[in-house]
Amino acid sequence: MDIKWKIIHLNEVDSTNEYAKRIAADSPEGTVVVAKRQTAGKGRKGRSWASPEGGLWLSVVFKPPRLDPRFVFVGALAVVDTLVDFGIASGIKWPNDVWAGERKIAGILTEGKGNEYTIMGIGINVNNPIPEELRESATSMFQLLGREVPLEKVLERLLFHLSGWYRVFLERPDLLMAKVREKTFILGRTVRVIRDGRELIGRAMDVLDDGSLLLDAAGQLKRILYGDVSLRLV
Ligand code: BTX
Repeated sequence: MDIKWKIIHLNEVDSTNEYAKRIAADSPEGTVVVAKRQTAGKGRKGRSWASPEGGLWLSVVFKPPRLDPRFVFVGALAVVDTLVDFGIASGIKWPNDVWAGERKIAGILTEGKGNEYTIMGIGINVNNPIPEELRESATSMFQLLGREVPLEKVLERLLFHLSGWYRVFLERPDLLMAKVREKTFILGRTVRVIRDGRELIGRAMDVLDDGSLLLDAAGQLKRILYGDVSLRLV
């Protein structure tokens, strides 16, 4: 089962996720919205995502058979594999970012509507400038490689890996989670989790089969569900 991609190229849009949501009901699975720049690119919980020209900003319409919080990992693993294709080692900062060299290089934002569709938004810093205020925390393929990378090549590799990991998600979610565990670089490290406005500090122990994070907070094991948390490295 290979996905048939249908790519819509835009020069400018508010957010590719918002655009994809507007067309999702009438679009087949595999519809991809790519924009050169976003004027209101977004992250989770109302945060904004800097999306100047030169980066890869896209959203994919998926119609998975069920809502599943592990779906975000399909995107994260596809980004990790895409970066490998360009010689960049990276890891997943649970639950939805990809970091290279201790800095954020990509983010994934999944949004669903019941069982109707799930939009997977992916932003990768490729050749775009990094805004001043993110210089300490963000990086790009350009910064790491010291040269520009053709955006269409990154897109091509990303769609290839998305199809592969989507199939694994559908058929062997256990293998998906094994790979997520292998690529989650925060395991063993101390992290700070903000949940419902409350702070929890602990050591990240494991990513469980359901996608949640197991945290050892002063000897008490806590299961952290993706969705309602922010996580910082300490
Ligand atoms: P997040 O909520 O985990 O991360 C958002 C945070 O990341 C921001 O608060 C800021 O600190 C930082 N940030 C903002 N822009 C960048 C950037 N370009 N590079 C690195 N760090 C940044 C992560 O959310 C999910 C982001 C998904 C973005 C894609 S782009 C295509 C699609 N359309 C859309 O509106 N969002 C998704």
